[in-house]
Amino acid sequence: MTLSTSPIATRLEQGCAVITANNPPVNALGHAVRAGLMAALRSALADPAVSSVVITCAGRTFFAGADIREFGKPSQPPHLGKVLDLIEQADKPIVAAIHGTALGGGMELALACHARVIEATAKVGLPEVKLGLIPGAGGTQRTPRLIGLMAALDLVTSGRHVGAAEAKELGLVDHVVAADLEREAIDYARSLVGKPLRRTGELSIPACDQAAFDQAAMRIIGRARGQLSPRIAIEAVRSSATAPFRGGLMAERLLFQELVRSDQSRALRHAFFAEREVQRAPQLASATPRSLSRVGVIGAGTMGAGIAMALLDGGLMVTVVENDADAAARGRERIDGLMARALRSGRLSEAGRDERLKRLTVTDDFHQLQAMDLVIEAAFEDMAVKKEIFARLADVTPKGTVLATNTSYLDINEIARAAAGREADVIGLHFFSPANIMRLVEVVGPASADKDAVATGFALARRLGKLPVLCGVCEGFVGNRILAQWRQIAEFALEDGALPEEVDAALEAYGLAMGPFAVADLAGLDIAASRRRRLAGTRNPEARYSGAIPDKLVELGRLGQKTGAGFYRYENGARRSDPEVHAIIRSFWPHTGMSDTLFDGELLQRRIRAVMVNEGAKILAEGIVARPLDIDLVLIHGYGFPAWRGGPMFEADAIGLPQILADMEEVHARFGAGWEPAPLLKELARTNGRFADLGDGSSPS
Ligand code: 3H9
Repeated sequence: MTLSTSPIATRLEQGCAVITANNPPVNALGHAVRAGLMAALRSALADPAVSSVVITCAGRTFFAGADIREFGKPSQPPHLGKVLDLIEQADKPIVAAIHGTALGGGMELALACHARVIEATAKVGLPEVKLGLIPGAGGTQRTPRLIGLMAALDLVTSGRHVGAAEAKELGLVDHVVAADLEREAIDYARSLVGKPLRRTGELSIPACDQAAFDQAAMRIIGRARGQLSPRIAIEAVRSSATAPFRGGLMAERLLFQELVRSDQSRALRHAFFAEREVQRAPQLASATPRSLSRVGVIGAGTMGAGIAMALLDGGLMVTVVENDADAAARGRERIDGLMARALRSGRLSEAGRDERLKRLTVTDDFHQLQAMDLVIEAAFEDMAVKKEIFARLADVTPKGTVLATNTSYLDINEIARAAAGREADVIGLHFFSPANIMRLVEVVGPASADKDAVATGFALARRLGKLPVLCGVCEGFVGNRILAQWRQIAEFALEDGALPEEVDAALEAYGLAMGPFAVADLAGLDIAASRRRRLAGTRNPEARYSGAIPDKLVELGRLGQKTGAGFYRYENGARRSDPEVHAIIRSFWPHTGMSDTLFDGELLQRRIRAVMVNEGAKILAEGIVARPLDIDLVLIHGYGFPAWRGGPMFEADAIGLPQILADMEEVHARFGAGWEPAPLLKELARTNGRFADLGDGSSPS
């Protein structure tokens, strides 16, 4: 007997051919699936014993889309569009039975069916835009015919997942089932036999208010910044109303093919796979996470409260410890506030809040931490404070309790030494603010830490649905270390003839979510100033100092948004240019001999990119992270780096390292000591290498 290797199987039930795909893990519509579907459909449609068809999937989900791994390779027929044509034009009713997620090409397949039956917990969506694409198998043409142009525009340009109930309300699906999806889908298909078939492509598009469409399109373009795919998606959806169905399909296909080849889509596909790869840290392959159900948090300030909320969202028992009863009460209020906000935004139900509150204790009794599996210290960023806390933790908690610090800069080796006898349990868990929203967590493993302790922190971050990036100890870890470098280049630009608005605009045009001076105002200028003071003793005396202007602002009490003024001034939350700041900056220009030079935004972008990559190369060479993709994800998820550039290391490979090296040499020539090109960058540029070639997890040095 030979075993069938086709991922498609068909069985007949009461005249209904049930075609089931089985292509783990997510039933991607790769070549074998498309070919198998085509053959199974042809045979069912030709079989007189078959009067209706159900298409369904085995495993955890309906088709999650085209197989992204096939993009960029020569495409093999049958193309998905042809399979969907066969479905739509069939003279027997074909019903999609959806569970899990019907995404991208999977959703498009369902749209081509004559009806859609969906499990109540399932979701549908057209997320192609997040991969720098648009739907390429009729999604932009069929969706408006089912739900109208405005709703289609929202789905196609946001890529958001839509739950079954909303999908039904919109008209995307026909029937929601609570149980026994397949049975109900078969019954539904049989009920359509002999009736006129509803072919989506033949429906006319409901009338739409043109002005409202244009306004929505403008908003989408504004939000997309430099990203191409949302703009193209708007045009494709618009064309569904102006071109006949077949013409619209052809136009969509051409746009899709162009986007698949684009740098932006390549970059976003890199980010997609990197997000999955980063969760498999090669350094922890042989480590075993310890069991984890009770987690303590020290400090209930903004960071501690956000971390507590994230832990509660992750289903853990949480004990938050503050210094005294008053501080504990304020901490409790802060956490309640986060819950209230989550309720208002619809992220949390009242039942969800009540259940979380049962798992939360806020106390001033430090000894309650002795019952925890892991403790996260989120106290004030001061070495003396942290050392005292870790000495107490070493006393109070039993051996094996993982002791994590949320420091963003301080030396974790020194903090670990303060937990005398417990160095093996001390790790870093650097959350980003707001900790219950931001996905990035830098998991820091000092050399003294037990691998299992590090693996426990890593597993915790995964359990919270975060993106854990494993890194070693260094000043600022990955993200803040790179930020500290490029922020100096931005500060030099001020001394050399630019205004904060110009620098911020140039970097926002590059695609950063926010310019560095708007960010500095948000974070507080005192934070960076105290870091500059802390590092003053170790600064290279030959290196040019970049902090004179921000130091001056701090001296004037301009600490950023919290004082109503920093690099900008703030009126009712709105950011405004400030002539006072301009005057201060201008007063520096005669000293640098750069007065009123014409600001060159493109040059600044090249410098900033080169400096990021140069520091990334040092981080790789030191073995602080295992792979370039770790750096890319930190920058994308923690620092607003545009995902459509793929992260600085990916972009550097795409541009070519000789160009990046040339830009870094220009930076060195301009700013002098401290800005030398990294040996690894020089080596790779010389040998025509790429950072991606280092991605095997071993230190390249
Ligand atoms: C498209 O459809 C274009 C069409 O319009 C036109 C065509 C002509 N392909 O995320 P997970 C892998 S574009 C290949 O960890 P979860 C993933 O890499 C596509 N592989 O699971 C991982 O592999 P590994 C539009 C895929 O449960 C494994 O599956 N569709 C694909 O957290 C598990 O993934 C999308 O953009 C794929 N399409 O989430 C949907 N999808 O184990 C993309 C996943 O080796 N996918 N893999 O690391 C998702 O959003 C999530 O994977 C999903 C499951 C929600 C489905």
